[in-house]
Amino acid sequence: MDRLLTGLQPSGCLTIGNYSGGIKQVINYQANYETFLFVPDMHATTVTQDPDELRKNIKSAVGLYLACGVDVTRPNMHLYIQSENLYHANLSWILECHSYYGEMARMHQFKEKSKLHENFTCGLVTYPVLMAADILLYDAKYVPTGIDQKQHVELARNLAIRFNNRYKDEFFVVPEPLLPTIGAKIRDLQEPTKKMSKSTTNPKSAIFLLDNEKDIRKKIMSAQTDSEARVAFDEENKPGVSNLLSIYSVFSGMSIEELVEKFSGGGYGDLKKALAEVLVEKLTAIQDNYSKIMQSGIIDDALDAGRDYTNAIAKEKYEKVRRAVGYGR
Ligand code: AQP
Repeated sequence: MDRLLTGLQPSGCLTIGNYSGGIKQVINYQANYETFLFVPDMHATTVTQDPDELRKNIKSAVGLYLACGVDVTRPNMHLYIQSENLYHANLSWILECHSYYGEMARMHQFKEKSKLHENFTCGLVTYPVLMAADILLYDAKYVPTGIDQKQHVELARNLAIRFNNRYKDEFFVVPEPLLPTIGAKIRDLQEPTKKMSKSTTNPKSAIFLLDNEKDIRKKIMSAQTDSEARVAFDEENKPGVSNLLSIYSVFSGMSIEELVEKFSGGGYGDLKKALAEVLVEKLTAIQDNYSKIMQSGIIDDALDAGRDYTNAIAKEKYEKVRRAVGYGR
């Protein structure tokens, strides 16, 4: 079985964007790949986190993966926490010494996030290298992702090729990003030119997987659209409405064409009401599962098994790489 790997940083409650670019893809692919699904808690600390809140978000993220349908009873599913495996940071250091400041400073996400902080951390600059280490440690061939992280997977590809060439062996598998056809960039509900983010400062701009029914309806009904009142999919000229159609498609399984036909006779109000209904139904079901999962012992059992399994694989890879660069005796 080829390997597939992804992680969602616990920097807040996961959003429907994270579901679309990350979790939903894992669920769709989990029967066909050996899947490495982890919680990148070390990525979350590139910006300041409250430690208690972070620990709560880690467990909550795992609860949500499972509640959405990630199946940890499959022997080919490995669920783990990044910081419980020291090889991620160790390999990251080696890869940092094979990366260039210029390529880090060109990363779109770094450029955007660094603008938000007067005094941003070195971790914010180098975290794509840690992400490369996350991927390369396990020889993952595929990395499900939204558009925003595609550039980081490309960096992982470049680093794998660079390292293999420099040390003249196939140390790393060169990974490929896997983007969903619809929903690779779920947009901010209030500023639809931007992507939806869990760390937004405006809670109206994102729908969180744990939002209650009232908030879901309110946020969808107040989503920014345009003055044309014509339901059509045109991401450049009608980003707000196109976003609502994408979200609808992701959560209903209907195609964009079917949705445009269904709503073309009405205004945006009908589309919004129907979309709110779909989201309430789907997210309520996820939340019911979530409550049961959070009270069970399943999370710790799965994380213990995943930690042990992935540490063994990572150790072997790291030792090989460490020897190649000449570290130690
Ligand atoms: N809006 C989005 N649409 C589609 N996919 C998205 N992803 C994130 N936002 C969207 C995908 O979700 C996965 C996990 O991402 P992450 O949590 O590790 O980091 P992120 O991309 O930085 O996500 P956020 O929500 O924007 O987090 P913050 O606010 O902390 O930076 C990835 O596959 C990502 O592409």
